[in-house]
Amino acid sequence: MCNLFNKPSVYFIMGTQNASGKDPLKVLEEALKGGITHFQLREKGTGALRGQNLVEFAEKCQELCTQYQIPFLINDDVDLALAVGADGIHIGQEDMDCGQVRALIGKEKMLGVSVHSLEEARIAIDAGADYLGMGPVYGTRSKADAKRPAGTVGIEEVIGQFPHIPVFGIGGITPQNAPAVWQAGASGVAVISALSGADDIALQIAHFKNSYKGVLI
Ligand code: 3NM
Repeated sequence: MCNLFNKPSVYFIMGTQNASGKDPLKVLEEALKGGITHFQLREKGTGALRGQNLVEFAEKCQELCTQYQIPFLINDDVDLALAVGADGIHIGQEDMDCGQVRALIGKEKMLGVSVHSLEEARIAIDAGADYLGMGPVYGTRSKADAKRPAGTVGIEEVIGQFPHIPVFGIGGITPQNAPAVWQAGASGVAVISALSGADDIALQIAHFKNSYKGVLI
């Protein structure tokens, strides 16, 4: 599983609400063409797709990710992940218990967990998490209930304690402020707005990957 998290990973997260007025499938395809390493469908908030509309949209995302051979993960919704045969699921602390999710999805699917402390990291790893998300590193407008920006100290601590688990920084990350996230030892950056809102998504992905160069780990 670890080779799925080569540095520098650029993990794109998007729901239809994040497409900045563009066709979300076009945004996803641009990102896939541009070289994202992971994609997570995170359909949240007012106007979010539901029911059969959501299933159909998720299937289209899954098809695109399969075409570009990029793992397709779903935020929080185990039933949807199982229904569309997603490659994995990502959960937060307020979602289902991670051990329970692992039991439901089996060993093959990827499980990502958002954590905010060493203790939460330990619990997630014990329950079978394949990677962790830590944030918000910087201020974000993409998550209504985001905690206060925590910087990169927590990422460094978790990697210091659990060097084998891939950790993604999330929250307000741009190519300009990403070097601190790489410096902290993160395997990747998880990004909504700096990619979905970019005029040239492929160029922005290249900037993210270049931001890793020259960072001594
Ligand atoms: N989770 P942007 S911050 C989905 O702190 C999400 O766990 C966060 O979006 C956390 O790249 C966040 O636009 C939003 O800031 C990230």
